[in-house]
Amino acid sequence: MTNGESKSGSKPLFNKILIANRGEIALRIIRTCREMGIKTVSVYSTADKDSLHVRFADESVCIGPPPASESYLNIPRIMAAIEITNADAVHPGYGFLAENVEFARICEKYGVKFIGPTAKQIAKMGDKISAKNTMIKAGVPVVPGSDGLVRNVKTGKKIAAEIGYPVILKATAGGGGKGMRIVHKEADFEAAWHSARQEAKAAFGNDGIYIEKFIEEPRHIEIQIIGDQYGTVSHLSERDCSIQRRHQKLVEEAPSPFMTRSLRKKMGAAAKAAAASIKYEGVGTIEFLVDKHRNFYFMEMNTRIQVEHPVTEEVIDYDLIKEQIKVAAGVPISGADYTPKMHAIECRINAEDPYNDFRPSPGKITFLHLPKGHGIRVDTAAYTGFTISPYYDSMIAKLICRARTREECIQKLSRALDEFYIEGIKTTIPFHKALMKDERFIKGDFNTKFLENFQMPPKGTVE
Ligand code: MV4
Repeated sequence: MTNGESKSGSKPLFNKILIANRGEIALRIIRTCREMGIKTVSVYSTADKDSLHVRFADESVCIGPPPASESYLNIPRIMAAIEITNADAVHPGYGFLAENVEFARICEKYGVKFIGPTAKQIAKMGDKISAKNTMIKAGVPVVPGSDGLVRNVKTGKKIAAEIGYPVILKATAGGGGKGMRIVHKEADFEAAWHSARQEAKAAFGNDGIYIEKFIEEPRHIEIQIIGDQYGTVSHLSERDCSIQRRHQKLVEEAPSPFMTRSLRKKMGAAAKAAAASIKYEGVGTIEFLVDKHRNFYFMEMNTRIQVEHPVTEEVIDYDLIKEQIKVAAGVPISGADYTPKMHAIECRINAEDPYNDFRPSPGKITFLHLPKGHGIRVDTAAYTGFTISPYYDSMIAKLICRARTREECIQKLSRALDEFYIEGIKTTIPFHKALMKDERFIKGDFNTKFLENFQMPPKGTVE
């Protein structure tokens, strides 16, 4: 009755969900909706008319030309598509409108269920100072720093001296590294202050800055949580996302090779307390910085389903999209927590040239062969003949491997990468092949600086 299936004869949790997204995540959502007996509507730009999310949905609506601002980010057009198809809920996926306060608010106003948290919760976590204050109130460890916004250079220098250098300047409207500056000594403070403010102003129209102690060589470890509409929260264990380049994740895994039972217990409890303190509803992620002594500090909260969610699905055997839809429909959860039973690693296969500073490589896929076999999952909307558009992000596929141990998982990934063929464009497959052979990666000895020192082996040796 509560699992949302119609085959059992019970009413589906929603009649029809409109998916305000494209690519692999739109397909991923359509699959679960079908299993739950929920009808689906795709929206698409003219660039995506031949996309699989259009073919596999029950209905589809063209919402405009290729630029996202005129299609996938265009709220009036998406609201019109919801209205003409009579959808009762909207799933935003990730990116685009997934953390757009205005969109969530409009959905609330018009009685369309936004599958995610409330507009108020998105706003609270979207402003980084407000998020940090919420965490302090909930008893979650945060990085020592300024008490909110810093007014001017003079007070900034005073605070930095108190905290002790190095410090990091962050934009309250930021996230993902924009408007961020690391400052090593007072002589560099003023220049960093002005450039951070300017960058924040240009990117977000908000130049509010706060200061934190800079944590050196941290790991990025995040806890997946889910909250229902009655204040119950579960944590679904962690993902290690330390393998990043310019704030773009390339590899994610669960469990973290750095995790211990006691650290998971502490971080899980902190993440639950954080979500419970705002009666968070929906799936979400609490990102932490973890230093070499296993001190952990709240960094940001993501109020959406994330790209790397399959890693968690594989290690705890749990359909995150299904549970997300259930809580959105008002189904309660038990509040039980989860411990990884398996190991999983995800490689993001992007249309980028790893031999050329990861330069974008859009274009037509002239031949595609996906790896298969035991423990292999590929989430993709690509097919032979599909064109990777320069208008959207460059991710072609996510290769997720699952095995009993990390070592077996890496072996399986290496094998899967060897039978993954994408012709016509450059991809990050050679990078992942090289990474799976890297001694430090194999040992689990890495942090967020790992890729700064990573060198591709000579051409012809891995691909
Ligand atoms: C930090 C930090 C060190 N110390 N904060 C990066 C993006 C934004 N989410 C926050 N980030 C960081 N905040 C303090 N106090 C280092 C980073 C950081 C980082 C964090 C996670 C993953 C990759 C990163 C790459 C560079 C900097």
